[in-house]
Amino acid sequence: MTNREVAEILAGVGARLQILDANRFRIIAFQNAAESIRNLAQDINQVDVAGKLLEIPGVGKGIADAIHELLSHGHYTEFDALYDQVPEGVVQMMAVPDMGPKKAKRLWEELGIDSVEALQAAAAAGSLRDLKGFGAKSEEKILKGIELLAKRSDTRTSIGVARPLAEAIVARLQEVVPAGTIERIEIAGSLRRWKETIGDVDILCVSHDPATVMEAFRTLPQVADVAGSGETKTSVILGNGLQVDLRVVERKHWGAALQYFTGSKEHNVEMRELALKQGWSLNEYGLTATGSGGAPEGEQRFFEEEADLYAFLGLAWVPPELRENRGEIQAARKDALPALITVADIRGELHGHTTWSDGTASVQEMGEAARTRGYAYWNVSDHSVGLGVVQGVDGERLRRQRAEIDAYNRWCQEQGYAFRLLQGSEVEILADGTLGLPDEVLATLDVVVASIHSAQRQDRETITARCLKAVYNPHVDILGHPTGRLIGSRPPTEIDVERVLQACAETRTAVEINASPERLDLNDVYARRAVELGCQIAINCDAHSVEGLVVLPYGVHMARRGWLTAASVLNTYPIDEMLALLKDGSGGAGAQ
Ligand code: DGT
Ligand code: CA
Ligand code: CA
Ligand code: ZN
Repeated sequence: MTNREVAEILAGVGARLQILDANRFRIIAFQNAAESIRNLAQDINQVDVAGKLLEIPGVGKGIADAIHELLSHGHYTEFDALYDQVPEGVVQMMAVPDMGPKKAKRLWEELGIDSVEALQAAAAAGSLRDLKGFGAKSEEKILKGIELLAKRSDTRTSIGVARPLAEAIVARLQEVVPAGTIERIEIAGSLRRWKETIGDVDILCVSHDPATVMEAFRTLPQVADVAGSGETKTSVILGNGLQVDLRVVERKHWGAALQYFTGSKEHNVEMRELALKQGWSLNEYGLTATGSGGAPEGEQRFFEEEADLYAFLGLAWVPPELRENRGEIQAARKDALPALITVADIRGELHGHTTWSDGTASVQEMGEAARTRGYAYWNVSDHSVGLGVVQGVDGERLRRQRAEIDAYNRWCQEQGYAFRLLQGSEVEILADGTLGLPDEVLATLDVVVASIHSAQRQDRETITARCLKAVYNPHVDILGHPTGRLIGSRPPTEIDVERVLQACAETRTAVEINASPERLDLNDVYARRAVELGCQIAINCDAHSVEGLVVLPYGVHMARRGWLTAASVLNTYPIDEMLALLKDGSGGAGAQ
């Protein structure tokens, strides 16, 4: 069983417990365990064999035993019973907007509705209104919800698509309403946390004239459909199917509202527990005393700033990227949150392409693009030969390219620019683990990136061994996009990431966070694990054009989600220090 399969089963158990109205903490335990295993860097089977299931965050004794049974026998009796008791169709009904577990349960128990299709048919036939608490209005709502669900289907939107859209909407809104109408506005939700995919966009604002803001929002050119609009909340659907929610809140509620709607849900659940322990109930408006703490019951506290809310609860402000309930609240309580890397910390890049392979810009053009962005260095790393349709570099072409790079660097020096192009290659790790360029050629290069672009379906043993062979090559400085995934279109290879990361740490081979929003590879969880194991990280755009350099923030924010500081990232160092940190500590023959 894969991590994903185990996570799905646990999530299914959690959902069924929800419908059966089980103990809240038990439900949360399954949801947390599922999320944690979905994001686990190690293979769950190996963790089980090592007897370390209990070390997985969110996995307690009961769930650990259940997972062990599950992995040993392929099923677990207690789960089987739950799955038999509650049909999958009823679980899916909960995904219909506005349909919580309670409604789903009643429709199932009282009307025998056990799938989204059956629900749709019953609502269309007007047979829900017989049920107490349901009317023609709720039937309409349910039908609309099912329609929305189908439109949205399962597909989450890549952050690379959602972020520019959301930023454009925020900018446009501010433009079209009279100056001063919008006092504050911020993107919240998963987008503020820089999650790699986005379910819907949540925007929050403060305004003394909500009606004008809502009207402007509904009539934005990007809007294809208005899903619902009220005084404080409007939901619209963009042309590409992405839903955007805009909420207007009062200024005094801003801090609590921004905190609440940034999420994650898991982080918020922890926050609420923490507040409760201190005698406060927390919601999107603020804190209300429960009477069990020092303050009299019913007393309210509001926070204009998010940081004030965190401070009131005894916590340092938690950067949104960390709000996934992965230990950030405990760290915030001890004031031990990491000083996360920022975009401004990046001094250069170590992986990108030019017209010498499949890039669209010349060496000089890429050099100028990198230099004028404020970089101090950029590594020309064109594909090696042998990659199918892509024209690649070999020893001879690299010699000619070196002359071009040297000429450009001389020109920079004459101009007094503190910028230098380095010469490398993105050398292919061939199917048998040998490299697309011979060692003598690699030895002449400054920074060598090794990546896999072919035979990606190899089994776990083969592809791991293949990768390890490259990592143990003394000339390979960086392992490029290590898992090969393309978000939403290609799953990661079966590579044993844990073993590869261990080898990278041992050999001082840096591992890449490829910043391209289609890749974001390593992801947050693996990046954090890599640093834990002692690996150095390189964050690269893998640009194939001048415009390709704009994706850097996606990589940096993924690094932040992985708790990374600048110190772990090679390309935050000045060039000489960066070169000294490379595997052979010299940056190769050409770098002097
Ligand atoms: P998404 O849209 O699936 O990419 O993920 P989010 O995190 O943006 O989730 P969304 O849009 O459903 O809700 C936005 C935030 O609102 C979420 O991160 C936390 C908060 N929130 C939503 N529903 C609940 C809830 O049932 N309980 C709590 N505590 N917070 C919630
Ligand atoms: Ca959202
Ligand atoms: Ca939302
Ligand atoms: Zn590349």
